[in-house]
Amino acid sequence: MAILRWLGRCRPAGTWTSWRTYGTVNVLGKDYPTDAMTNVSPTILSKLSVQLHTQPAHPLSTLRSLVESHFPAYAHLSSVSPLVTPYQNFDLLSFPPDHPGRSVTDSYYINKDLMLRTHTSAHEVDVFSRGETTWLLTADVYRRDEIDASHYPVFHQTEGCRIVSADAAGMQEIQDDNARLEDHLRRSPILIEDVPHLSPTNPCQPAHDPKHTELIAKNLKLSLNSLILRLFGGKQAEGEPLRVRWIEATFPWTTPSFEVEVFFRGKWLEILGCGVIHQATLDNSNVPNKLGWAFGLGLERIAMVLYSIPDIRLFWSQDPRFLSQFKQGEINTFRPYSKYPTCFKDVSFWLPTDITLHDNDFCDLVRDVAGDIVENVKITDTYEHPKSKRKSICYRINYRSMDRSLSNDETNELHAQVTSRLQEQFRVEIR
Ligand code: FA5
Ligand code: MG
Repeated sequence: MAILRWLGRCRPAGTWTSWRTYGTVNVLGKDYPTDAMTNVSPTILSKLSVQLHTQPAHPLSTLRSLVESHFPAYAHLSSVSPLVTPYQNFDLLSFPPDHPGRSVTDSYYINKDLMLRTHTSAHEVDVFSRGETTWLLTADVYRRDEIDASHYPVFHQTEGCRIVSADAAGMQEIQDDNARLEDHLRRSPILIEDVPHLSPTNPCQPAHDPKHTELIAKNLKLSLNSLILRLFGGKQAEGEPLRVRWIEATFPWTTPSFEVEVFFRGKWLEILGCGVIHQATLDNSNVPNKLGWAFGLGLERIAMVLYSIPDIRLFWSQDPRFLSQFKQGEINTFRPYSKYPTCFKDVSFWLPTDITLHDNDFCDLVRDVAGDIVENVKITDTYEHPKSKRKSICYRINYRSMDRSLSNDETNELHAQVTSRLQEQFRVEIR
């Protein structure tokens, strides 16, 4: 049944359910029933037990410890199961019913009632409900995403939250902390571009006093700028001074919201999202008379900058030439051991009119066949036949191992497997 189980996963519900018999899928030692939403792949499931953020000496583990040491008084959580309900991941955080993040093309589902968390915010309500007011939670998160040097379907986030009582005493606590942080940051060598705490496009929540929101947003930014200073302070990325900018953002459970980007290898790289927590989220957590902030750091993105790690796949490398370069608690510049040649191959095909193929379906299929040997996948051409209305698509896959030279035969063999899986699962006609 295993084959049947995985065969169906990339097809949109409805096109294949008639012949498919649902089985079970084993996740972390337990069997779960599958259904029309099931789309986890063996490659993804194999990552669940790895827990890079707790592996001693791994850059992600060092980074987690560094972030934790910057917030010493906070509760530090780091072993929370990745299995959550869509209700925890989305509804409790006020995601609208039609939010694209909920779709099977964007998220991994075990079945309709259970999924792999797409972000550490999925635990906010649980942790607040337990009475924690200042806490960090680091974990692996899963998203169906494109394949390139800074996107991987599994990555790690650290959620950080602080709530205080929504009264004069709580506001005094924040004001005192702001004064302390401002004093500390005055000596900062980092140039940080800011945006206003509140603006017409990033407003205060109706339930909040704008003066309180200003204080909380300021505390959030000062706390994160102080963390950024701690992480990057004084370091020059490739001879250039570090450039950091705050921008306005939108998240369903925070308002106002922000993202932070750093300039890395010629591009702005987004490292975190954050904001002032919605009252609805705190009400859902049974802490109605509080207010505060939350942030979510992308650990790989930050580690890439800190360690000069050029490709996100490297974090998963078991190669001693990678792993032996790191010591727990130390940040050092990664020395690339070799850059092996890349080999691109195109696959061009007609898609039947009754089949939908999302880019993420294609990326998952390629990842399942070739694993981390896929460096990136790009769509190079699409065309609709004027009469038959069939769509023709061409994808270019770049194969490159980070550990060794690939032989032509091996690449051809992998590409042939991609092609035949594509024919099998999506009934495509190769052009
Ligand atoms: C979130 O996931 C929010 N939960 C963050 C948040 C927390 C907002 C609390 C407000 C309050 P976002 O989808 O932007 O937001 O992801 C957060 C960070 O994760 C990004 O800034 C980026 O650094 C990292 N990230 C996102 N997608 C990927 C990916 N595919 N590969 C690696 N890192 C990623
Ligand atoms: Mg984002």
